[in-house]
Amino acid sequence: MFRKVLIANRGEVTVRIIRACRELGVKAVAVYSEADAESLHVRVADEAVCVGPAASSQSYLNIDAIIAAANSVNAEAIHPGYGFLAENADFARAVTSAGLIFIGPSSEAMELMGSKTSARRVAVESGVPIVPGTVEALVSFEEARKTAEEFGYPVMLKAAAGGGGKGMRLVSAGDELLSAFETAQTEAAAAFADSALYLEKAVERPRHIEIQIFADTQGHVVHLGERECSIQRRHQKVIEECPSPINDPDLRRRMGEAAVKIGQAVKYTGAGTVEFLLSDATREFYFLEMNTRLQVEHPVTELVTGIDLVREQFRVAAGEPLSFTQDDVRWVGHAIECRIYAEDPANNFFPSPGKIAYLREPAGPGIRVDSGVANFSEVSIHYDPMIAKLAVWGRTRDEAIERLRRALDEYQVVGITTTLPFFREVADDEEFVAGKLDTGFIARFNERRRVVALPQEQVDLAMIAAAIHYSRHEQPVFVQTGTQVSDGRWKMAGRAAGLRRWKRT
Ligand code: MV4
Repeated sequence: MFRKVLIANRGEVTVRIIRACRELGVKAVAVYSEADAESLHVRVADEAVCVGPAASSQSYLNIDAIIAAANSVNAEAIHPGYGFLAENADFARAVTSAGLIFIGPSSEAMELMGSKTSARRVAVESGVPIVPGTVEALVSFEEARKTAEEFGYPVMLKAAAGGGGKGMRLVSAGDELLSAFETAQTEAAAAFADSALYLEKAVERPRHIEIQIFADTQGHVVHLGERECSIQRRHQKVIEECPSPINDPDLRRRMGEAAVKIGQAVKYTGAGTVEFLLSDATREFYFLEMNTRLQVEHPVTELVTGIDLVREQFRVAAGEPLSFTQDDVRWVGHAIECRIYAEDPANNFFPSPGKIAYLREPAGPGIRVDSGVANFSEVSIHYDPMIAKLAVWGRTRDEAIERLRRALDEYQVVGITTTLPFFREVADDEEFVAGKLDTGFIARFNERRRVVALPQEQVDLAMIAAAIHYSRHEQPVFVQTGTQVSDGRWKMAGRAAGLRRWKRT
């Protein structure tokens, strides 16, 4: 096993990975931006290195600074967490070239799955069903028109370099295709510096179900079952469950085998997630894309299988075999996760940065909180506003929901606005309790609550105005940047005290 690992991330996922380090006896090194000098992930790490100013592009996304940080502390490996550089093949290559181990798949596997058209070709070659559509990028609008007519409307235009719904357009009829094609191209170019699009037939009211896979360097590829991720807002998952409320062992086995085939085809190693759309009506599933990282929602799989995914990631990266076989995997009970955001659900999920004046996190039977904040933490506008994840486990889905309601009632966050009240309403919602989940859930839920969502452009504009206001009034933070830790003695002492406190609880 490694002696020392650097975590190239921030927030709750970094705290989660540090916990695995502690159990494995691995020293954990955090990186931080100037805005994060006081953050929880820095306080709980064994060492911390500043990698640049607040802007992610200059800190958490700065490949050279992160590799220099790893070298400066003699780390042997880098865990990328999720987001930031986690699915950046250039980063994985740079880590390996620097003589360090990247805790994740090979850059080749990452590239094959990073291009959504190449991922679709891999699925076809593996005999895994894909959503009907093109497996090469569209070369012209004329080709888009022909293919759309061939497959039949409604269709989806998606960015070949995209994923997760960015640059995605639903096109209901031929007269909408041209404007959708042009805006999707522009969005894709802006987001991914690649305007290439492909086309899929739109699946109506699908469920979004993903399979967790794991592979080691000895050639074992296994699956850990599914997660139901149909509850999404603007293509961001909001609530995830394991198993899916469908809870169909035969469907799980078939989807699991399909996901394993994809993993085998790209010689995958480590933790990966294969996403599928499932048509409720026909029980047919279609490969959507593969995420080559640890996912935000991994705790629900951990709660139900009892397998520590981060520990297994470390084992595989260190060249050890998986600690379990496919036959060892058992699914016990039901887990549900809510992503807690510093956003105002009563005002179009507008960001709510600020200082946490008081925090009480739930605990007790069947409760797990993966948090990136503590009392008096500053939630800044610079990063993703997810502050924590609440995951609950029960023997049945109903028991999990009862615990979810209890945990949500215990959860207190004072000083910033969070999405907790939204989840309290969802946990009492009839459709949610019945497990009738599909992509239209949030829209129907808002309808029932008679919440009128503002047009997104209006929310975006208000967000820009607020960001400008906030940045003008923010106190500048002075922290010396560089590679090695250069904090004052009292800050180091404070960090040690924080760590002692954290270790005790
Ligand atoms: C789709 C789809 C229908 N048909 N693809 C892909 C990324 C994900 N964030 C949304 N995606 C979708 N892809 C085809 N061919 C519908 C969605 C979709 C969706 C999927 C799961 C959960 C919520 C969703 C909300 C809108 C659209």
